[in-house]
Amino acid sequence: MLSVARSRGIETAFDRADQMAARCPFGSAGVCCRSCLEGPCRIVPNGNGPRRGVCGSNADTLVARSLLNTMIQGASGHAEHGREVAMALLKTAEGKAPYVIRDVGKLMQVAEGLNLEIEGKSINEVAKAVALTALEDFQKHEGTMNWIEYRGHKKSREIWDKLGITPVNAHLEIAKAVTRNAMGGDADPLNLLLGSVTMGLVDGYSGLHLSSDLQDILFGTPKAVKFNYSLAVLNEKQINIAVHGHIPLLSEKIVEWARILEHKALTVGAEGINIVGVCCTGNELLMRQGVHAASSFSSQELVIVTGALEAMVVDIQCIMPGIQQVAECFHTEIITTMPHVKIPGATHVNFEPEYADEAAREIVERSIRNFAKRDPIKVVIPTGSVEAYAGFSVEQLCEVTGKINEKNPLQPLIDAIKDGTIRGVAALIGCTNPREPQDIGNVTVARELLKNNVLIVTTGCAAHSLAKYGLMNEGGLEACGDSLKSLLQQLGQHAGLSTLPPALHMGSCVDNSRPLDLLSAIADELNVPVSSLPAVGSCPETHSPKALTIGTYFIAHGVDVHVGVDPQVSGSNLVTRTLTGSREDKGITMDGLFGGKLIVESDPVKAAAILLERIDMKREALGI
Ligand code: MSK
Repeated sequence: MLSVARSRGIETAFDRADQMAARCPFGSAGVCCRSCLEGPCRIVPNGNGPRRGVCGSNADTLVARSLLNTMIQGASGHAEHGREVAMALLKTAEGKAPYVIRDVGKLMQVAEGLNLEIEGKSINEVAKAVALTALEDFQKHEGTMNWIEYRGHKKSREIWDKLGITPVNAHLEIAKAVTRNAMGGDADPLNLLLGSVTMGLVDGYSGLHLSSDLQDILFGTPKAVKFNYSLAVLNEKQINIAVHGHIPLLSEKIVEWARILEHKALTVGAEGINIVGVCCTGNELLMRQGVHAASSFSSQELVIVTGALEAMVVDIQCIMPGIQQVAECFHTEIITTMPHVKIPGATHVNFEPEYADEAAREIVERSIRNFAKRDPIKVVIPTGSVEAYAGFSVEQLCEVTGKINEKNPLQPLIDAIKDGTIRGVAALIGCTNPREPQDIGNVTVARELLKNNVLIVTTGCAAHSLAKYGLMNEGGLEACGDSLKSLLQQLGQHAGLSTLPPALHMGSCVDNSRPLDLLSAIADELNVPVSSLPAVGSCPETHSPKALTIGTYFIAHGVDVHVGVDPQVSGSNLVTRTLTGSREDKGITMDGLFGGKLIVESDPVKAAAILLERIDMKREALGI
């Protein structure tokens, strides 16, 4: 599709990445500062030129501040996602929004986990109490965030409390982080790095855990489901609508309205309405509805280049403004839906939970009308999509393993880890990045780990890569080491499948709560901290600040995290050493404080080797 785009003179992110070939060495090292009007200051930590900014900040301070800025961006995005879902749940419970609570069991489980009274209460009363407790995590001024009390692992909590970095409320912590990062604020690089860890926790608990829990309540906890992946999921004979972004509140309704209005599609000569997913809104819908996925982040513009897309509906995060320029070459209508995420030239259909039906209906009707404007000569849809299985929430996994051990569903996994059938667990997460050859890093790290019997769970755009390259169906078993392969086959039979797929798709970016829930439950069973487990995270094709914040949340629990793209901290030896150093190193390191560290390695084969070393080190320390 990239060649098709180029042959038609359509520019995409891949072309723009090439044009950016020479990158600013100051920005790359994290040593440029635009925090005040004394600057901008660019400093040269190890060469000729100024070694401090006008205010006296040195490279360590500038790099730590620049990293904290990135973390603020990541945490804010996910916190806002969590808040929006909490508001939707509240309005649903009050009868003001047209949603139903699809998973009452999960609602009761979350309410109990939050120590809320459920006896004698109606479903809506419990839902309202849960929503208000969630919203407190954006309001309270004392204590600890409710979702950390509920979901945070006790042994990790002890470390955070001791360091004084446990968040009180998401908005308060984000405001504090912005303040400490402003000119004349915090200049201590180590203190700033601890501020980054707080942002990781804000992201993890007000964003990831809170969103996953509330979305499961509203839309159902994911169960094993089959879907297809690749641009070939677009259908030439149907009205194609792509849903893109992260928050499934409107896209769930679009799926519903596409079914209701299917008959109208026939009146314009189409054979039906085909919803396809992009990025994490795509992940949300495929996990719960089996909606096919068209593209990850990098190639979002190429979905439009097929010429067969009537509308691309976007909500929040990871939306390239470039989609509008590409859409202008076709009949595709870009539809923004959130008042704080607009694109010049795009149509805006405003989303509010109360009017979700009206907005979804209007979007589907606009798409039906757009079908008549499609130019058949421009339609090029690649062939050959890949079948994949997804929907592996912790609940779904435990349902499968519970068929082996009903009393303790985690035991079969724990036994497999102990006896080496599973050498370790890796969460393959995060993005694709147009600067990188798409999918190669994600797939190579996964394959290297699988052949060494590491169980892979996956989320986000990395999951798209693994699906596309066949690691989420039976065929992918050839990538696994012998012991992992036979375990997956054994478990699959209990799930009514021929095998579990090599990579277990756990969902979207916010569903990075799920791997941590799994690890926390295993750690509890073994009575050890999460940091003792032979578990790692890897984000080979990082692009988004959110990916770095999610990584920081993993590190705060003592899970090593690999990134394959330069995190732009090389301008400070102190910052680099603190993030990437080992517990044996002199000085303060993340590994020493939390038991997990950052691993920066662009070569995916080398990265996998380092991750295996760290897994083995933790196995040895555990005596298994
Ligand atoms: S969409 S944050 S590119 S995973 Fe979640 Fe994909 Fe990364 Fe965006």
